Amino acid sequence: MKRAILLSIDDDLDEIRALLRTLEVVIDKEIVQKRGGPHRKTYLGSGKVEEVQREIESLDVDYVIVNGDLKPSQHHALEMLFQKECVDRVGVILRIFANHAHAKEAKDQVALATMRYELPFLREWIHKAKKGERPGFLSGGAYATEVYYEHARSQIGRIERSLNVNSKQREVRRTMRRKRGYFLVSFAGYTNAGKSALLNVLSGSQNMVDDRLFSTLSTTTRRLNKSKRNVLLTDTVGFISKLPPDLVKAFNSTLEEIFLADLILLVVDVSEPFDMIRKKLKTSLNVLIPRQHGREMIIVGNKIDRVSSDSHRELRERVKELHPISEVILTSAIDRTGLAELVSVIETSENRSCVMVAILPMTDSALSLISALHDSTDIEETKMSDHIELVLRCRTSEVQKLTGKIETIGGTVLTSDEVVPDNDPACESPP
Ligand SMILES: Nc1nc2c(ncn2[C@@H]2O[C@H](COP(=O)(O)OP(=O)(O)OP(=O)(O)O)[C@@H](O)[C@H]2O)c(=O)[nH]1
Ligand SMILES: [Mg+2]
Repeated sequence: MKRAILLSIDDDLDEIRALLRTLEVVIDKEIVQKRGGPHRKTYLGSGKVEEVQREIESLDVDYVIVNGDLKPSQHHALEMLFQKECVDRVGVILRIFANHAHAKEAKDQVALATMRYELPFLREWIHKAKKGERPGFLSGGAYATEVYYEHARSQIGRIERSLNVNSKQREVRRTMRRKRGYFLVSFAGYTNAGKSALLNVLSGSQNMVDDRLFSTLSTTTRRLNKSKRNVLLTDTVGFISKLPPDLVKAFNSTLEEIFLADLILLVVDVSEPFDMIRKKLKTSLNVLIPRQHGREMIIVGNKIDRVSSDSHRELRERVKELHPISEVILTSAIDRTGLAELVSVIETSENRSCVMVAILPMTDSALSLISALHDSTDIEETKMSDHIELVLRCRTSEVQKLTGKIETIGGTVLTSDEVVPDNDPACESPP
């Protein structure tokens, strides 16, 4: 077990405590210096920094943890002052991700996010080492730091290329699954909301469920049990507030499994105080809405077994007010409350999913219609010759409107039919 002093400029410490618990770091002392924003040079301000120095001398800690984002210059200043490894909130999250990444894609994603995060710090170390103020990264001197920096830069390019291949493979797999008649449903939501627990009870599988944060990093896809429909459920990485942008970017191929599903189940832990429910739902919606492109979303208020049944109705209404366009289902993965209702809502949504095949003339107006369609439908195939052949998936309610648009520019809709699921039960769990 490693030990740490925790520094913060606000008293909202629950989440960082949970993150450190997940990382198996024991907090020996919490020091809070309330301020409107971080001090430019030392994050906390000089008076408080002296107090921290005294604490570090009396306690034998391994790290100084900062509950916020450190700029490279602040990080350098604090490490010089404390002579201890200083880790900010993003650094903590990245270490958890590194510990939980087992599959190659997840390891690559974490390595990419970590290197992108570290580069500005390395640049600062190189700068200071050249000025003789610091021996260099891991005390290796300026030369070693520069070698590491160049190595990191070349690794970033290599990993980005490999992740692009993963993204394309995932796209092909999604298209294949849809062509075979599968309706794709993804779980999204704050870390620890119960996404994996729900996937397990709905599919009869045994994926890792844990009270730690970010237990799931890789994607798992399983078939929905107890349904005649061909529905695939995909569980993947959870969200957290102030999600590091490097992490979001690095996990793009995995997150696309959420954004590009036919239906998104946004899971929220409703056993927490309502302020927390609101905050976590808002964080999740902020990630989802810009990438969701009108896809249907259902809010799943999970862990309802921990809420007195007298308040279920009121809770449902309050959650609904937070995002009125989505239906709200209350569930418990533990006592299985609400699962039949959830399955029925998934099936209703599957019912609405239509595939259209259209032939368009090769004209400018057809090309601009296709680019507009990218926002509101899933274009599954575009074949260009002297005309354009388009296969797209949309909601039943949109078929008439889309047919009108296609016909206006001289196109024809060949079929507008519901997907007939095939009988192939095959589904896989990508590594
Ligand atoms: N009481 C109760 N606990 C639940 C329920 N669903 C999940 N849990 C518990 O909540 C914790 C987190 O569950 P997970 O399924 O691992 O959560 P997750 O959303 O997959 O979390 P990450 O993978 O970390 O993003 C575990 O301790 C579960 O046992 C529920 O309906 N009721
Ligand atoms: Mg999980």
